[in-house]
Amino acid sequence: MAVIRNGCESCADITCKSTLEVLSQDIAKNVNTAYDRVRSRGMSACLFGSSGTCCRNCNMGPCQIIDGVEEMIGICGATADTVAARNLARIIAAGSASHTDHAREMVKGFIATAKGQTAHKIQDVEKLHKLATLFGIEIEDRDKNEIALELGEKALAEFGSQDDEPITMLKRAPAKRQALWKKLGIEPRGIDREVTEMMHRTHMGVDQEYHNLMLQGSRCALSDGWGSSMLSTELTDIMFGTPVPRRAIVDLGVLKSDMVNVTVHGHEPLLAESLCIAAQEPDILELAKKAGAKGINLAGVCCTGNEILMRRGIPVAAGFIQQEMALATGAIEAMVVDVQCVMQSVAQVAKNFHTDIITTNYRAKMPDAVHIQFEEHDAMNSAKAILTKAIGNYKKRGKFFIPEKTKSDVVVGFSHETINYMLGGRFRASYRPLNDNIINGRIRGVGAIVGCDNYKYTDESHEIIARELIKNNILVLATGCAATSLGKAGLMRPEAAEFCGESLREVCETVGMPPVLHMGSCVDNSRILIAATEMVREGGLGDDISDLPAIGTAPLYMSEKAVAIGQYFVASGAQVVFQSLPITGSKAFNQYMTDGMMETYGAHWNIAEDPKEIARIMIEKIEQKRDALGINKKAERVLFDMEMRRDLGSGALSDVGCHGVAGPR
Ligand code: NFS
Ligand code: SF4
Repeated sequence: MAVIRNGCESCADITCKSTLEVLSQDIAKNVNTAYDRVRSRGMSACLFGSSGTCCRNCNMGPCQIIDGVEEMIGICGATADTVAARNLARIIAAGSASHTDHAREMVKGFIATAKGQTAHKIQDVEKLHKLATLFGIEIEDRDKNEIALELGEKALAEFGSQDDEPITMLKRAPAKRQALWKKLGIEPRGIDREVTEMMHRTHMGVDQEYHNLMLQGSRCALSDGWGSSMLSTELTDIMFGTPVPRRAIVDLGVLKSDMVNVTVHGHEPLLAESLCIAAQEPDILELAKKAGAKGINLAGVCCTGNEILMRRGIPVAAGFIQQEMALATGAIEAMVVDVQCVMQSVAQVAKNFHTDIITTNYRAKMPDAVHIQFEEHDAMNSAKAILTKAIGNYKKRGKFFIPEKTKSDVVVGFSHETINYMLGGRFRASYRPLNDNIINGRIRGVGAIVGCDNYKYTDESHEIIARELIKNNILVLATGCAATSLGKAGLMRPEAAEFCGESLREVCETVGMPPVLHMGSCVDNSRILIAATEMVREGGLGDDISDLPAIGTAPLYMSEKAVAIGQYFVASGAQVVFQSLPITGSKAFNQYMTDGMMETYGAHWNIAEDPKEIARIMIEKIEQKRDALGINKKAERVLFDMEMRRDLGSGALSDVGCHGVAGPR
């Protein structure tokens, strides 16, 4: 096979089978991809930009700072530490703003649904009641829509709140963590306010002390993780149903030769859900048949893909890195996009084919795309207009190539509630069995692999890390494009248990679960916060998230959102490892981020380029936590197990055993 784009010096070699197959076809010859652009730019990334020491915050600059060189501080006197910290803080603000604006749309859609103004219904009443109770809303003898309306309005008010009270969801965190945030003065107040304050404090001549800047960096990130992202995840679950495990398929092979292929790309599930409903309407199906197609094949790209994959089992065609490749198949009638992570190049790639790029959100337009505004109050008609446009293209489809063999089975849908049931059994849903298995060492700990793909590094990074972790008996949780890539690698099938170390394999086989659990889109990283909190609450693994043998990585981070996620993990007490972070140009700030934060939060950032090294760090940190918890010493373990037996009372462990996870021996 001619590997035309391989061997590029500035970007990593392509190893993805479906990408290689598509790009080697004649029809893809004229397609210019990000891999080509990385190669043809012929210049390496700016040193100041990539190390965080280029400041453009005022018009006396831009200033390029060299740490330690007196003549090379900013015109205003800003040092490398200040500039790098301000830049990173602005990345966090942008990432948080993106999650927040997305979440706001979801909350507004939720309110419209409660009012009966959308095609959706309140589905998960149990979760509705839980959340409503948290928000202090009366639930007894009240209609679900009435409760939902009050919840939606209270949630919406949290975005613009001007008083100094912490956001409501913060109450879900472990008590010790809440006390720490209070002590540090970083409990997020209004969600929008934290982004605004961050932008203000990074304006020229305001906050010029990097520790202080990062306190607001944490507060802003926490307003995302425990605020907007968590609200978005929970309200979306209430509206569209909390995910439960289901089988599905991923990769470009999910496109169908005899159907109208419509890919939904972006982040907001409101539109995608409406398209799912509209694609089954008789008039739309009739129209598709008239055009000679067997029906409509919806497939996801990026996080919209993950949302409908989790809740409906709709296949995912591609993650971020493959959005151009999906179009290069020539088999897509329309790529419907909303917000975030949509490359401007897709409209240019589409020009080689009959494909329309349809933008649907007033916030996000691009040259050479068709715009059909998605109106949430008239969702069905908007969705039908979009599908009608796609169907109209079917007859114009020319030569196409679908890499049919490259698709993988996956089992997805692991909300934090499902993990309860999966390991705890239907009658005894709890995190006890997970905690017990961590305490007895069958599962050494939990590793979260999250975030984007990136042309700079090998696209095998996620897989390499995951394989190392599961081989070392570490259970993997995945979200975002990392999850798509791990699904493609075949690690989300229960059969992947064969790649695990002996004890994790035993657990996976007994329960029938894959060793890599798909927890959803990037906003669903908030599920990981809740899962971690549940583990703390269940007992035996310390009394804060920072005690847990758990660690996260977003190895191929591309988006600013990933940095916001990284910071809310760290501020919540979970260590993270990234492949790079633009802070290396300042010694003291770099040191603070990658070490000093330990003292403040009990966690810090780690940077390692090589995926195997990332895995090694993750394993090492998990083992350190195990040591600190005292669950690594053989002799003590037996004693502890005996005690645990007594604590749990008779029958408790056999109950665990009968749900598939053997108790300690
Ligand atoms: Ni997350 Fe999802 Fe993907 Fe990265 Fe973009 S789609 S929100 S940002 S690239 S994982
Ligand atoms: Fe230069 Fe200071 Fe202006 Fe930044 S804020 S561009 S460092 S003068």
